[in-house]
Amino acid sequence: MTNLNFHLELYKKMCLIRKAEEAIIKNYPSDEMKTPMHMSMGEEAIVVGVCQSLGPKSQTFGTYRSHALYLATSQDTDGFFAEMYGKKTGVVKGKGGSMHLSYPEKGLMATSAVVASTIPAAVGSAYANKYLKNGKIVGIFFGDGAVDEGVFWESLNIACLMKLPIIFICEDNGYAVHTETVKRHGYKSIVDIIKNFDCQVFSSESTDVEKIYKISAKAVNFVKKEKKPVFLYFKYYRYLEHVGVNWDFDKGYRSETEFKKWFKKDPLKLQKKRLLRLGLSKTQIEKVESAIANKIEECIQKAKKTPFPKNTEVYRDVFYEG
Ligand SMILES: Cc1ncc(C[n+]2csc(CCOP(=O)(O)OP(=O)(O)O)c2C)c(N)n1
Repeated sequence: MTNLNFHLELYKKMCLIRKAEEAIIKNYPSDEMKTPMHMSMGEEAIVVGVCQSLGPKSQTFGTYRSHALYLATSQDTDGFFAEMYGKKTGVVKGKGGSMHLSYPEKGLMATSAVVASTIPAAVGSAYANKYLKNGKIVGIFFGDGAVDEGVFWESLNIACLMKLPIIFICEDNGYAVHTETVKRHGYKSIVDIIKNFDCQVFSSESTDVEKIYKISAKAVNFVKKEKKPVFLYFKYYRYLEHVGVNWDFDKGYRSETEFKKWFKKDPLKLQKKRLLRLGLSKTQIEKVESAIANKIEECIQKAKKTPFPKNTEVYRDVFYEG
């Protein structure tokens, strides 16, 4: 892949996520998508940068805020929108909704509504991969709120002790629902504490997808060479309310000024500037953007026309049948 194609590919991946969520914002008020929405807006560079360095043979796990992770790993807008509309062609057959997206064939193993619950599952997968000697690396994405759960520390401990091929990716947006990190943590820095574990720590406040990609590529190399876990810590700003598709600066727990500061370095804006600097024209970029938007619109129309799963399907694939 030439360099320009690489820069463009990262932009296209982020644009797919952003445009998909813009379409959700537009269509959600008609109440046909019954699932609660935890939007990824603002987070795109972390997920796209990390997934790019992990590559297609890795395994990923995420949280209820996983639109970005699903689209970055699969690029599958058809299965995504059918799932949002609860339809039988949805990626988890219309039974998971926005909070339980998964696509094991593409490496996205599980996401869950229960905070921190996929962390021990990811560690279990990393153990299986080490045992099977299949060379796969696990990337587990979680928020700063997950660090408040005991299971996070138990999982990190055992992963370090057993030297598992896993990358912990903490995406810190400064809030768990409406509570600031400083009001929840009896310590100053997550990173300083994790540095005492037998793993490598990298951290950044950048919203530049390429910087994140480079840090993450270092992490992947470290796991491969040193056979030890890595903890990646990234800051970002959640643009929309905790759950839902609206702005929430009127709620009083955070300010629009804070948002504006982050929006100046919006990940898509930064990558678009880079593409222009590298010689792509505004029209060329707009063509890419409208092709993505058109594809999304087609998927939405298709999803709306597709039938719901039958009632007899309710318990299928929900419980393990042996
Ligand atoms: C075990 C558990 N406790 C509490 C909740 C309620 N809850 C949902 S989201 C959330 C905040 C999590 O914040 P963070 O991990 O920072 O992720 P973010 O929503 O910011 O992406 C909480 C407490 C839950 N879903 N699961």
